[in-house]
Amino acid sequence: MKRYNPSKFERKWQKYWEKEKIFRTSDGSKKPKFYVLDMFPYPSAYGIHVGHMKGYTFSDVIAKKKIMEGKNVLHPMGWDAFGLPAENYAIKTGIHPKISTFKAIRNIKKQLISAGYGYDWEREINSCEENYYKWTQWFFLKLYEHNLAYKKKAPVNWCPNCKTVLANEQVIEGKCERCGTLVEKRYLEQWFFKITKYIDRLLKDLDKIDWPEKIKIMQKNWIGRSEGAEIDFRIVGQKSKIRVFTTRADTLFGCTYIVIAPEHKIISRLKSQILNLKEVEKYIEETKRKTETVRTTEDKEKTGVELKGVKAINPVNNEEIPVFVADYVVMEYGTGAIMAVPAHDQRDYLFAKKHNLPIVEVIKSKNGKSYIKSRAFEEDGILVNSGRFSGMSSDKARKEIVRWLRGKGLAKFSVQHKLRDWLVSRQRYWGAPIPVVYCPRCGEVPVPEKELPVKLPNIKDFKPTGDGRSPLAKSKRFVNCRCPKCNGPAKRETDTLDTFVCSSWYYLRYTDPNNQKEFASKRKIKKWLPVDLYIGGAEHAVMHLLYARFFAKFMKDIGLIDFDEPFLKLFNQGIIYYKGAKMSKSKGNVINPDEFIKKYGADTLRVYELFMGPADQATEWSDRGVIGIYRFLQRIWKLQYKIDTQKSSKSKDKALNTALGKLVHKTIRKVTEDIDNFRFNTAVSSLMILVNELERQKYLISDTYSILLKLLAPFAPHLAEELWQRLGYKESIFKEKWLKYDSRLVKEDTFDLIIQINGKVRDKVEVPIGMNKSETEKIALRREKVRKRIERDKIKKIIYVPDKLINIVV
Ligand code: ANZ
Ligand code: ZN
Repeated sequence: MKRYNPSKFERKWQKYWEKEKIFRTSDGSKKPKFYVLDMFPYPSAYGIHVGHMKGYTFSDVIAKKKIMEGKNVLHPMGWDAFGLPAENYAIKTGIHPKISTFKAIRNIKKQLISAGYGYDWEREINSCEENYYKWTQWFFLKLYEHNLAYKKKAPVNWCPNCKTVLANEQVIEGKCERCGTLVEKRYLEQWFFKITKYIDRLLKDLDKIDWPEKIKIMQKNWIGRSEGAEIDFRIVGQKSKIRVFTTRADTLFGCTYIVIAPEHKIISRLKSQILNLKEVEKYIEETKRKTETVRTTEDKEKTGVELKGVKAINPVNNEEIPVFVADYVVMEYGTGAIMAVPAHDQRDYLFAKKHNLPIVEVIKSKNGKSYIKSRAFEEDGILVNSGRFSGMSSDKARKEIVRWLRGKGLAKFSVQHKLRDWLVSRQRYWGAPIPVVYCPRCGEVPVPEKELPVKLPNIKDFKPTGDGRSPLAKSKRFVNCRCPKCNGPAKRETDTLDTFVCSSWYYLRYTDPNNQKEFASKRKIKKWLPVDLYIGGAEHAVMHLLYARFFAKFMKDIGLIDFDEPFLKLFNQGIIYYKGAKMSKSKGNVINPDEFIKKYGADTLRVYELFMGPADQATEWSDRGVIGIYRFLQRIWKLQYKIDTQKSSKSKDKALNTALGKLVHKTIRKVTEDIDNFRFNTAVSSLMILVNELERQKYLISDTYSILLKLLAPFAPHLAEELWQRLGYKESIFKEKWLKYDSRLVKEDTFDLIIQINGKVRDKVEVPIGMNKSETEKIALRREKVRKRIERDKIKKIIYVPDKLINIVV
C-alpha cells in the first residue's frame, strides 16, 4: 500500500488540466452561463499568503461544481497592476515598476496555479499594459464628453510621505491608507469624476442586489444622506445672512450661537465689522492645513474664535447671539455654517463649556427625565422652552418649525450628502496618464480616441517630486506635444489616474480581453454579464464597490451596456488570523503557500481553508487543524485499496437500499446545498462522515467510491483526479456530471413536530414520520411544557396537520 504523497501528482494534474484546457471558457457554448469573479489582486513582490487564498478557494470550489453541473463558467483572473503598492516597492528597492511588477505577477500566477485553481488563463488581464489602460483612458474621455470629468481647484488630502493626493476614501482616521502618515490639506487643481450625480440611484439600487447587509449599510453611510433644513440667520446691522444646515430644527430655540467654517466667504464681507480681525485671521491661517477628519473628531479640543462686533438673530425668538469661527465646522458640508445647540449636540456642548456660552435645554426625553449636566442630550424627545412648539415631539416640530419659518422666507427643507465627487488625479508615475492636452490657444483639449493610448513613458526617475507635480512633468519628451485641435505646440497633463479607475470596469474586459476595437464587444458583454457572483474582501465596501457601481450606471446611461448593477451577488470571505493577529506581511505572521504546499500539498491547503469555520467569519489558523485535514485526505487515499471490482456490478442495486446507500444520497444533497450556500465547512464534515462509514465497510464497490470522488473533486481536485484516473477512467473527473440524489433515499425518518397552544408555538419534539392523529396527540399532551401550560384548562379542540404540527385549543 502506497502512502498519500501529493507532491508526487499535484503538479502533474495542473499540467494536464492546462493542456487539456479543462477550465477554459467557451464563448460558443450554448450551456447556461455562470460568471464567478474574484477581486483581482495587486501584484505584490512578496507574493500572496494563505489568507489571500481563502476567497480564491471559495470561488474555485463553486466554479468547479458549476462546471460539473453543466454550466458554461467564466472564472478569470488578472492583475490590478498600477498603483501605490507596486510603486512604493519600486521606490524602496530602486527596481523600476515596469520590471518588478511583471516579476511579481509571474510569481503570484505560479502560486495560484500551484493551488489547483481553474482560472481561464487565456483571459488574463493586466491593468498596466497598454492594451488595457488604453480603455481606462477611453472611459475617462467618455466621462469627459458627458461632463462627468472636470478639473477644479479644491482642498485635497495630501500625503506628505507618498507625495500624492488621496481620495477621501483613502484617508482612514486622518491618515494615509497606504503608509499611515498624517494627511495634510492642500489646495490643488485636480481632476474629479462626478459620482454625486448618481447618489440617488447608488442608494436606491442597493435594494436590487444580493449583497451582505453590512456592506450595503457601509455604502449608505458613506453616501451619508441627511434630511434636514437650511435656516437663515440675519446679521445685526447687515443685509447679508448666515445660512445654516441642520438636521435638528426642533432644537432651534436652544441655539445660543452660530459657528461658521474658517473658509466661509462671509468673513471677508464682515471684515470692517469684526473688532478682533487680527485674531480671527490668525486662527483661520492655523486651520488651513488641517484635514476634515482631524477637525471633526469628537474628542478633539474645540478651538475657535468669536467674531467680536458681529451678532446674528435667532429667527424663532429674535435673540441676538454671538458668531464664532471654529474648525469643527467644515466648509465642504451643508452650508459651512451651523446653529449651535450646546444642550443637544455634544460638540457644541464641549465648545460652549470651553467658551462659557449659555446652554439652554429645549428637548426632554419622553419619560420626562433628561440630564444635560455632564453632556448633551442628543436624542429626540418632547420640546420645552420652545414657545408655542413646547410639548410637541421632536419629529413633528422638525417639520412645523421649518414650515413656519418658510412662511417668512427664512427656511427650506434640504437634503445633504457626505459623498463628494471622486478625486481621480494622482501625482504619481505608476498609473494611466490622464489623456488631456493643454494648448495656449485652445485651452484644455481631450486627446482624441484614435490617439489612445497616451503611453506611460519609460523614465528612470519615477520617484514622486513632492512639489505637487507628477514625476511625468520631468519628462520633456512626454510633456511637449502637439495640440490635437490646432496642431500647435501644447503640453500634456502629467497626472495619472487613480488605480480605482482601472478596477471600475475590469470585470468587463475578461469577456473579451484581446479586443483591439472596443473595451469588449456588445455580444460578449451580453452573453456574460452581469457578474453572477463576486467574491472578495470586505475592505472594499466603499471604494472599489461604489466606484464600479457608478461606472456601470454611467455606461448604461450612454448605452454601452444594458444593466446598471455589475455584481448581482457579493460574498466577503472572513479574515484569517494567526497567532492572534490578522495574517499580514507587515505583522510577520504569514504562512507562505509555497512552503505549505511542498509539505502538505495544495489539497490540504484548500480543504483546510474550507473547513476552518463559517466562510464569512474571521477564523484563526491552526497548525493542528492542518494536520487533521492532511490525515483526512490520507484516509481517502487509502480507501482505494478496499475497492472490490468483482463485487461492484452485482451488488449495485442492493447497496443503494442499505443504510450506506441512504448516507451516500444524503451526503450528495448536503454537499450540493452547502456549496450553494457557502457552507463549505459543513460540506467537508459531511464528507468526513461518509468517509468514516466507508472505512467501516469490509470492501467498497466502485460506484459508491466514485460518488465520493466526484463530491471531493471541487474541494481536493488533485486527489480526486488522481484516484479517478487510477480507477481506469481516461477523461478528467471534471468532465463528469455533478451528482443527483434520489429523493426517496434522503427522506428523513423523523421530523420536528411543532406543538402549539392556542396558536402559539410552545414546544417541539422529534417524532417518526407518518404517525396518526391519536398517537401524535398522546405524545404532545405528555410533554412537560404542555402540561404546565394547560394544567386544568379544558381542551376545546385539537387541530392536527400531519407530519407538521399540532395545535391544542383551550
Ligand atoms: C443643530 C443641531 C442641534 C445639530 C442638535 C445636531 C444636533 P449629519 O447627520 O451628519 O448630516 N453640521 C451641519 N453642517 C456642518 C458642517 N459643515 N460642519 C460640521 N457640522 C455641521 O449632521 C448634521 C448636523 O451636523 C447638523 O445639525 C449640524 O448640527 C451639523 F441638537 O444643527 B445640527
Ligand atoms: Zn490648440
